[in-house]
Amino acid sequence: MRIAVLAGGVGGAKFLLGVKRYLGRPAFGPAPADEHLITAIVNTADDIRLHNLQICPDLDSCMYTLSGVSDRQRGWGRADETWTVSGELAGYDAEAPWFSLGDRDIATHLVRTRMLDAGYRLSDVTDALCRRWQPGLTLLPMTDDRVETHVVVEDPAAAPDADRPAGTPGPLVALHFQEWWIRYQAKLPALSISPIGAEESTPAPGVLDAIAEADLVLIAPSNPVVSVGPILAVPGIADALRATAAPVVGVSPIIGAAPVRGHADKCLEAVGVPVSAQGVGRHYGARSDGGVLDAFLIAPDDRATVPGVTVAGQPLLMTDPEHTAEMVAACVQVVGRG
Ligand code: GDP
Ligand code: FO1
Ligand code: CA
Repeated sequence: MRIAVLAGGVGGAKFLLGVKRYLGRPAFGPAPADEHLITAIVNTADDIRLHNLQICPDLDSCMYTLSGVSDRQRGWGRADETWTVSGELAGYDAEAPWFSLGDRDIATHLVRTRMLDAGYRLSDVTDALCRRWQPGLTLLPMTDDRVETHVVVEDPAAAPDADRPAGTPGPLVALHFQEWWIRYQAKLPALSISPIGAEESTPAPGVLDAIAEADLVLIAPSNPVVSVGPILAVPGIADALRATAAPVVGVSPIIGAAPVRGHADKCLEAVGVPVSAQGVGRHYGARSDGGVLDAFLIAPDDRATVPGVTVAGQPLLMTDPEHTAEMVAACVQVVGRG
């Protein structure tokens, strides 16, 4: 079976462990020579250049998690990490003290940045990094082009202006997504969230083919606004989802009225989408109606009506790969491919 998965970082990676399990693949290690093909199309709009290093959090969360070397608690970065370099950088008051880079992780960014600076594409670099880690599936960045999510907020550093009438906004500033997410913990109300550069980007090699040739396309329970949103904003990808002969099934990252983890609620509020499974399902919309979905999985206690989309209830907590594989089985079943 050929499965293409749109994925962000921590949630996407956990879901991909379940896809591997569903297809009978080992949790870690190289993909066996079987008839299956799993392609993960991963968000790169979280990427940031700091200390002259190119950091790709979602690609790395997938690469490390699928290889069994990620920190299980955090979900990002390496297990058994040390933080000597970050501590020393803080000693110099160097840029972005709110963004910690682990010593082991830094080696990945050094290799990636050197290859990018030598002219290799991000997709080539990702392939090269995966040769070491063997995530057991094909990891593709959504694009080789630079796309970065920026969040417009009232400038937290602006001097108070006693002349400004109450209720009128102060000066605005566009923050890199990571600054909004980590430094401000998504607590600054977002006036807009945009994947800057997406409009001019093109899908990375292999992305459109993976969607066109898939037997099933899955949208992981990743952040709909800042993980899946940027992937769909790369011109050609949403059209490929609408054109493929494969059914497209999404999984809700919202259970009840909250994300399982992280600040997806703040992201959804910023783009005017209700924080509910129904809100996310309607946001993606039906393939038959200009959206991207044929079917959508929601948690058993949730209710959702999404015009043109088959909605099915299924326990959606990815507590371990076995449970997650059951979610994948439900995706297959709901579109009658099981
Ligand atoms: P990030 O890029 O590291 O933020 O990770 P993703 O965008 O791939 O996934 C983040 C989303 O995963 C959050 O909105 C969570 O609600 C969702 N999530 C995390 N764990 C689970 C889970 O066990 N079940 C479901 N349904 N969603 C989850
Ligand atoms: N998340 C944090 O909350 N604090 C950090 O200092 C931090 C550093 C970091 C370094 C490399 C990396 O790949 C991810 C890192 N993350 C950190 C996670 C990441 O910022 C976000 O969780 C994702 O980008 C959101 O998808
Ligand atoms: Ca992300």
